[in-house]
Amino acid sequence: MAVLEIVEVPDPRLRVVSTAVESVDDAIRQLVTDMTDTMYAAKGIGLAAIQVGVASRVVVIDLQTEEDADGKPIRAPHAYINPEILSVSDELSSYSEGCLSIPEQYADVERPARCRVRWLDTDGLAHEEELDGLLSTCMQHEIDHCDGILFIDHVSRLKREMLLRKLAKQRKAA
Ligand code: GNR
Ligand code: NI
Repeated sequence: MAVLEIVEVPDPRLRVVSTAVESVDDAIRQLVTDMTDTMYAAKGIGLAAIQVGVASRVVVIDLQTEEDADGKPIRAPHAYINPEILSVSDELSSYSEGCLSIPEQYADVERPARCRVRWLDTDGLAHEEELDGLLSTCMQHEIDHCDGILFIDHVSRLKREMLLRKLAKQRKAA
């Protein structure tokens, strides 16, 4: 189990555009495993490779909405390699987003409600699916990371500056 360090704002690596994975090999599968361990340790529902300092287009997501009889979330990690948005719905939806790279800050972000996405799995096989709900939101948030975009880029400058000021204050207090 390898829990990696998560890169936080204002680290310039979060602004890097990640490179497509050329071949899905054991090194990529190890990265997926480490990213999944890191996501669970940080209690996130998604993670992009650049958040652990690796500029490759690799995403892991587990919404963890299912619970077992004891109320413990049932883990169902999913890996998305070279995820690509093929089309989006005209309909928008708003969700209070957070980001492990901007700890404990939340803001409503409006995005297309649905998106059609293509990706490779850890065997290098291609998949294509129409996503909706939180999975659609999370996937768009993670693909943004692969392009050096953060959720705070989708809110007003005033809201963004408030969020970053609050984060700075909380870091100082800690
Ligand atoms: O844990 C996370 N929660 C979340 C909530 C709403 C929209 C997107 C997310 S992703 C985030 C983890 C993260 O920072 N992924 O990049
Ligand atoms: Ni994020």
